[in-house]
Amino acid sequence: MNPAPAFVNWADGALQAPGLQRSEKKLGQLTGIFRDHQAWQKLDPETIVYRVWWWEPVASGTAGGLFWGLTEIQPGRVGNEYFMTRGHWHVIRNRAEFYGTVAGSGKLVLMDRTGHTWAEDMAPGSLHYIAGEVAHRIVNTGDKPIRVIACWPSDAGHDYEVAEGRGFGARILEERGAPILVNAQD
Ligand code: PAN
Ligand code: ZN
Repeated sequence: MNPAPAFVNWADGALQAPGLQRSEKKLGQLTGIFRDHQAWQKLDPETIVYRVWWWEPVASGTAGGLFWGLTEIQPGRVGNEYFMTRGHWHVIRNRAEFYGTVAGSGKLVLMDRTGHTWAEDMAPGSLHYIAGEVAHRIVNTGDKPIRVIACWPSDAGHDYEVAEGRGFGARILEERGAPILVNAQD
C-alpha cells in the first residue's frame, strides 16, 4: 500500500505529514558533546539547540523504505564552538543519506571509519550525499537558524556512540569571526 503524499514548503523546508514525528534537543541534554565543558555548564540548560521533524511513511526498520526529515539548528555557541547536532553513524553502517540545505549556513562534518574527518560547506541549495560508513553532524556557523532536509533509509538506525564516545576527529570552532576545522586533539 502506497502512503498518501505529504507536503513540503520548499521555501523553508517545513513539513506536513500524517503522524509527523518531532524531537528537540536542549543544551542540558547535550552532555559531553561540546569541547568547553565549563562554558557549557554556564549556559541555560533549557536553551533549545535543535529540532527535528520527520515523516516515517513506513515502519522504522523496514528494509528498502525511506524516511524524510527537517532539522533546524539555532545559531549560538558554547565557548567558541558553534551549536550543532550530536552526530551519528547509521546502525546498519552501509546506509547512505541525502542532506539538502534550505536556509542558513553551516558545515557538514563527516568522518570515515578510520577517524579521518573533513567538512563540506552548507548553504541554500547545497545537496550532500553522505555515503555509507560515514558519520555525520551539522554545525550552524551562521547567525540565523540553519534548516536542512534529509532523506535516509528506514532501516538505517542511529548510533550515537560517535557523539558520546571518542567523538569526531575534528570540530568546527570560531576563530576571529570565522569557522575553522580544528583537529580534536589540538
Ligand atoms: C538526521 C539527523 C538529525 C539530528 O535526520 O538525525 O539531523 O541529528 P542527530 O540525529 O545527530 O541528533 C539524520 O541524519 N538521520 O539519519
Ligand atoms: Zn543520518
